[in-house]
Amino acid sequence: MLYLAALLVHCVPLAMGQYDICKSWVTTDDGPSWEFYACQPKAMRMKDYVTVRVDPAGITCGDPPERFCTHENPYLCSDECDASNPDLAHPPKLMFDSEDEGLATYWQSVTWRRYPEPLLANITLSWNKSIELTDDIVITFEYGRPTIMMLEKSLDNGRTWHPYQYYADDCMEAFSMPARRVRDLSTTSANRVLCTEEYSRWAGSKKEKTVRFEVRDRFAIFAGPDLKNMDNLYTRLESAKGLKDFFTVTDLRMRLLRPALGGTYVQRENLYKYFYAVSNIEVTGRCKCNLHANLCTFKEGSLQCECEHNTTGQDCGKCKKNFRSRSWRAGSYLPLPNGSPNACAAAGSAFGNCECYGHSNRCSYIDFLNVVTCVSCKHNTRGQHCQHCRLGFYRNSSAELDDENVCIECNCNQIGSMHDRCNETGYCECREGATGPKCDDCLPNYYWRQGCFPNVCDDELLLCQNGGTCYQNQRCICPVGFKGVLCQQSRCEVDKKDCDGAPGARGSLAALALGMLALQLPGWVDL
Ligand SMILES: *[C@@H]1O[C@H](CO)[C@@H](O)[C@H](O)[C@H]1NC(C)=O
Ligand SMILES: *[C@@H]1O[C@H](CO)[C@@H](O)[C@H](O)[C@H]1NC(C)=O
Ligand SMILES: *[C@@H]1O[C@H](CO)[C@@H](O)[C@H](O)[C@H]1NC(C)=O
Ligand SMILES: *[C@@H]1O[C@H](CO)[C@@H](O)[C@H](O)[C@H]1NC(C)=O
Ligand SMILES: *[C@@H]1O[C@H](CO)[C@@H](O)[C@H](O)[C@H]1NC(C)=O
Ligand SMILES: [Ca+2]
Repeated sequence: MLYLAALLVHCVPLAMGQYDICKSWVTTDDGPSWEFYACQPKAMRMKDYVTVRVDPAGITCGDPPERFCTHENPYLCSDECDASNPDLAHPPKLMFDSEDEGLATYWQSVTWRRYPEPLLANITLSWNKSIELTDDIVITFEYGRPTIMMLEKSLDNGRTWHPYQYYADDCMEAFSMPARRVRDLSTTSANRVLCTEEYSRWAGSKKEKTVRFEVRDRFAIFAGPDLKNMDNLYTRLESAKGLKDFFTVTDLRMRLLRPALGGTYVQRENLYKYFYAVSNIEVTGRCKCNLHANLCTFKEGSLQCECEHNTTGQDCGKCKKNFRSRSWRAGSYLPLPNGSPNACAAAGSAFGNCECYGHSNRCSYIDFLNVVTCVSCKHNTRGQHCQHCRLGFYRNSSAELDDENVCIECNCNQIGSMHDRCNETGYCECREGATGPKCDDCLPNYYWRQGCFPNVCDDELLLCQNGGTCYQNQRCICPVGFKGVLCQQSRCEVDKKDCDGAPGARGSLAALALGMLALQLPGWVDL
């Protein structure tokens, strides 16, 4: 821990010192003014701002109180965990307190009394803010490190999770992955997710207590072992988006999958020595402010960037209102030494009064109309200020004019609608018989078949007659001897050849024949 603290106070601010300020007062030929730089907040101890959740319910020891022992003293099971006694309780918050000299405070799980059912626990850390890791994540286990565990991360406040690193005493057995070391990674594989055996082997529970996620070793691939060549790292982070995202998290989750065994086998007769105990989780990082802030403050329970450069949002991820004449961009570390701010610009600062709501960063003067107009509006917008939606799109009422999602595609059904345009609420104009916002449904008494057509038959008004059945409202299937749209015509009346031989007898014979048919064919019995 000492090592980490030193790193925090000295190395990080020194290495990144040139980004401590966002602006300086300079004098130019036009008089004094502010000069703006890219900037970012200092790295912080992120455990001070975290919310923690431990799963499943009932995994924390002490409710009901229970005894446990240690691998060093497996038959002296006199230690007790009791949630109702502050001196004997081990709640999750003890993973984030400051340790007094020598005396570790820790969260502890129940013991593995349900063996062989696995002893599983999830520890989830949430910041409700994007954070860029600047140093190793260090998890300290009292009484031995897990023999199998996994680190996961989320970039979207816990909606989706991704593996970050696998840890096992035998990677092949636990995860079917070969064991690798971060130190062996190369520039092209610096963001590889791997399985390591370095932090899971048994070495006595007092000796090896920490499990690391090695951020520094990965940085060192670009910046050299002492992280001296930070420019090179920044260049890489800037050009390779995947790399930057790799070190960015909103949440972390430790999935503890098997506790320390203290040997090769689980001793079934003494399961009280198997459990998890975590005394500290150190996460060092800075708020992600897209190089538009040098301060990040804890307000109303969440970290927030104090945005400069006329940007706004939790991560300074967009331009302030009225500063949207060009698209938002993250600040840039480059060119050095101070980085370009890529500040948001006020409407009117570039070209007369041409606001393009961030959908274009180019304006052009049209001589004969004497107007300035936005060029090549993006995001399906159009118009002098990119303030309208292109044909075939409509305005998203829950989005502001400068939102990328401001125009929604009409998506009119090609067959059911007159054209691909829609009104302001997304309704398309339907052809006869079609209905629904997108014209992909039919009105009552119409059926869909490459468009809507009026019903030929139905079960109410347009009944098939003489025992015919209505097929999908499209046509009547007529029994032998009848035809016509609704089977209303007897074939005899139309074509005498259809009738049976002798004149006079034909009516009764036909009826007889039909009657027999009806008996044979189910469905026609109500003839
Ligand atoms: C831990 O989290 C993972 C998802 O990240 C989930 O699949 C698993 O069921 C959780 N385990 C427990 C014990 O809650
Ligand atoms: C997360 O942060 C946002 C922005 O600061 C805030 O509005 C929201 O209430 C926070 N959510 C939680 C669960 O703290
Ligand atoms: C932000 O807007 C203010 C007010 O127009 C202006 O004084 C300031 O220079 C702008 N900042 C940047 C970085 O452009
Ligand atoms: C409308 O805009 C909001 C805000 O940007 C966005 O969340 C939503 O997805 C948009 N709706 C559609 C249908 O694109
Ligand atoms: C769009 O069309 C639908 C259906 O014709 C109608 O209900 C709605 O009021 C129209 N919306 C506008 C803004 O005209
Ligand atoms: Ca502690």
